Amino acid sequence: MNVDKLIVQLEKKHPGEAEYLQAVREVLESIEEVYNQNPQFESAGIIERMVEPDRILTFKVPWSDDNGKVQLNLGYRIQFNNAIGPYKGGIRFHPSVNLSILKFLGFEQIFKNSLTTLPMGGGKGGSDFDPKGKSDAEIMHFCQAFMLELWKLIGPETDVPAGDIGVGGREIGYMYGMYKKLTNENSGVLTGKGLNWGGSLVRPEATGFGNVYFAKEMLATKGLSFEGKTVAVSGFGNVAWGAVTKANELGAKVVTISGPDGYIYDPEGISGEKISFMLELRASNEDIVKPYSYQFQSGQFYEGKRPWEQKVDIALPCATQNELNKEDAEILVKNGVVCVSEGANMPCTPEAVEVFLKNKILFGPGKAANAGGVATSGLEMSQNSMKLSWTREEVDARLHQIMTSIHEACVKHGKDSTGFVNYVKGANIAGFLKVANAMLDQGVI
Ligand code: NDP
Ligand code: 2IT
Repeated sequence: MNVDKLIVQLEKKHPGEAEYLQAVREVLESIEEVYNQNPQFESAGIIERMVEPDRILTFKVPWSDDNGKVQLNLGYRIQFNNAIGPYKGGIRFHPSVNLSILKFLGFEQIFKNSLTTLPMGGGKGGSDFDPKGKSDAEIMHFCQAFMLELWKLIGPETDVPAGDIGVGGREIGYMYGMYKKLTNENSGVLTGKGLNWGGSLVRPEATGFGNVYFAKEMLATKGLSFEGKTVAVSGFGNVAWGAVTKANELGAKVVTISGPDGYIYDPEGISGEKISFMLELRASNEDIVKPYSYQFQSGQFYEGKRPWEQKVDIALPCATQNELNKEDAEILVKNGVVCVSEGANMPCTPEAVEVFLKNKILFGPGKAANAGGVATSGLEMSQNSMKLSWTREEVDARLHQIMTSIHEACVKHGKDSTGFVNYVKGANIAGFLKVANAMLDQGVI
């Protein structure tokens, strides 16, 4: 394999798909050496087959708004790779959604799901629908219209979608209801379901919890812990909320959260009633964090800025892709950051990652550090198959154990001769090998 040559070919085939090409390049660079040591991969065309999705489904989603006006959005499902299990991955509703973004997310998902140790392939879907400012009825109508197309493509043993940006418990509920009506089946076809109808305890907070568990393992390699550390978190969605909660629980002080309007810096720490206030704000469909600064005197609002300019020990980017660039990384390093763990998918640009690695910062890439969400989705699938529910303690213990084993896999494949662990390399190699070997076993299909 020659990385540059492969990327040039892909750029020609898929012009303008910047996020997809960014994600592919990172994986190829990490695995190049291992790949070229194993000629059976080359002769079976493993990488050429792995970088192209099995199939991409695009459909239109017409729906009626509250005024009776018909609106039109685009819907997608990308079934990327099912070598180790049914396609599995979230659905994103955001106006920025396009093929490049969903292909990058689906591609990352293959390796992430492989790392979880559970039998799940990679997929992703979504729509350019913007949930902001929509009424509950409009959200329901859109979700139902989206499922009217999607149901033909998915199934509990075929493809199991879940949430992502803009898709939480409410949207999963509306989509699940429509799937059930169309198929007359109560199956585990979606994860992130409500607790009363097949959902798993801990799934809502699992991504954020898992990210903190992963960071805890990284810190432990240096004899460090969360106790007494200051933490910067970005976003305040599903993932950020879980991360803030668990970091507090482990004795850290979380000093930032952010939204599209800017960020909040609260030197007294964001916990307790402050978290409840933010959850209420989000539930009321507000997409901003500024009101925090009116409610709590210690909270300062920085309009249009990102939290990385604050001095912290640990940074947990939990909002969206490419939200932390080279300059941000340099400021964090200058301010003495010791650990950066990605709760979001690909939040750090390649240049930012380079800064962290060059400075030997503990850096956990998303496909390892945020795998707790999909891992707990896998545990939800297991419970659905067995038709029983595990306790909160049982699910949390399994999640914890999975994050520890992902950390071990990264160390195994990412440690160099000086003892430094490149978790990017480790995660990519460990995730890749399992899928590649499964593809070899199953022949050219
Ligand atoms: P949510 O929709 O719950 O939250 C997204 C958060 O990011 C919100 O706080 C949102 O603010 C904020 N945000 C969105 N775009 C921007 C932006 N351009 N600048 C600043 N903030 C922004 O999504 P999730 O928490 O589920 O997802 C967050 C990230 O984590 C994504 O990268 C997702 O792919 C990833 N992820 C999610 C998993 C899951 O289980 N949900 C699992 C693994 C990874 P606001 O809502 O105020 O606009
Ligand atoms: O990016 C992700 O891993 C998710 N959005 C969760 C996917 C899942 O199937 O739970």
